[in-house]
Amino acid sequence: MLINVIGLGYIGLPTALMLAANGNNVIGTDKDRDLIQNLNNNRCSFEETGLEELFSRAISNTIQFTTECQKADIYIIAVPTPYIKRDKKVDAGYVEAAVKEVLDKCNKREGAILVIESTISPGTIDKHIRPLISEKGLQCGVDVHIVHAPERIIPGNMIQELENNNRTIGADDIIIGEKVKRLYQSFCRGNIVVTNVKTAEMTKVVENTYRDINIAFANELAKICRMDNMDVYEIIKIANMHPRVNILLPGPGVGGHCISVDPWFLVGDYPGLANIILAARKINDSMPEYVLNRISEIMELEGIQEVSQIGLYGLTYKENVDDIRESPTLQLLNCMRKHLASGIKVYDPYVHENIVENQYQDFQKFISDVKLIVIMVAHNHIKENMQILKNKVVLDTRNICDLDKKYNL
Ligand code: SAJ
Repeated sequence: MLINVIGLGYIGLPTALMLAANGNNVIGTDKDRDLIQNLNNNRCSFEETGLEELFSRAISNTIQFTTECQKADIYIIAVPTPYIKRDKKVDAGYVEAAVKEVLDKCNKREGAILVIESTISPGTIDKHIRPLISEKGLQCGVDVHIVHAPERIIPGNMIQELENNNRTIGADDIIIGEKVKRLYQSFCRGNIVVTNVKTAEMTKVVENTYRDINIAFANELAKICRMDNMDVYEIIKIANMHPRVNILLPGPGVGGHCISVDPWFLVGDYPGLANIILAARKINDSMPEYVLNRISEIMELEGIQEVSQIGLYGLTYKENVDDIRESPTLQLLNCMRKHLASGIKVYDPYVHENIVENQYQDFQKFISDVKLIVIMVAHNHIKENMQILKNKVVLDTRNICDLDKKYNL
């Protein structure tokens, strides 16, 4: 049985490697020629704990990489699904393009299985994918079987979560669902629930929306507590000792390509119904500007006059990863541009290319060039170097700094 994984990004690559490393016959496909060339030269495309080792295991089990999709028994599609900013709906364009390419390889009665892992809003498969199958003169459930197996792994701990997380498989036909389940069981030790396609679509978006709302609650508490000088972290810690309370942590905003995006699918598809979801999105999106206001207050208190004396530590969307998509720091820099302020300095140990103005690659020099450090990301690197900030003014948006004097959110 041959498996073709299409889209070798943050999800597709680890999935393809994991399948190959566990004895499956796998071809990984991506349109990006440089990426394929790098993979063929044994170079991984991003940093992730355990990925290099998994890569070696997959290579010794003869995984192949190509730029065109290949005829297979099972196709797994893991391409991006951005949202259309204007109307907040999912942009299924990449999934559609991948499906069309796959359908060109499918023949009548062969029963190829098409698994979509990319996150999509409920109803996307009905609206966008099934019509493509009939346009090709093929029949769903006979010539091609549709399955949705949304990914759940968290950047920073992907490999461990691929092996241990529970999963959902949505299929039209239970026998096909069980067949795909057996494939995932070749590496996944978690429980795998087989359900229908739309339930699987909705469940995935609901999981990320739940987390977004919980973070928004923590962020709102941080603002309330700041107003009346209460310690939000102490309050959350104590509240969480209640057996049925589990509040997440406030921060400088919500980034990444999942939590800050998926809830918009529900807002876009159910306007007027998705009210808490919309409010949570707005609260989380307001956090970078809130940090900016805190910076202004602290500058005034400390007599710091120049924006160029401020340093933002961290550019990635969260700790110990190199992913900068929708990162709160980038959102904050955008806000500053609107206020026509510039000159703020930036450093991140995980971002080796200069992607913003006044970005440093030398940590010591960055520290010596600024007076106020804003900790935007809780990388282990800064936790291990906290003493260097001893004589600086520190705004700690992640509550990780153990120095005597510091400001919080
Ligand atoms: N954040 C906070 N406070 C918290 C937790 C997170 O401000 O208490 C911020 C982070 O700093 C980051 C953002 O939220 O900016 C999102 O980070 P995250 O670690 O919560 O989640 P992601 O986006 O890395 O991964 C999520 C996961 N979903 C859930 O936990 C429900 C992951 O399992 C999914 O596979 C992934 O989205 C995805 O691809 O959908």
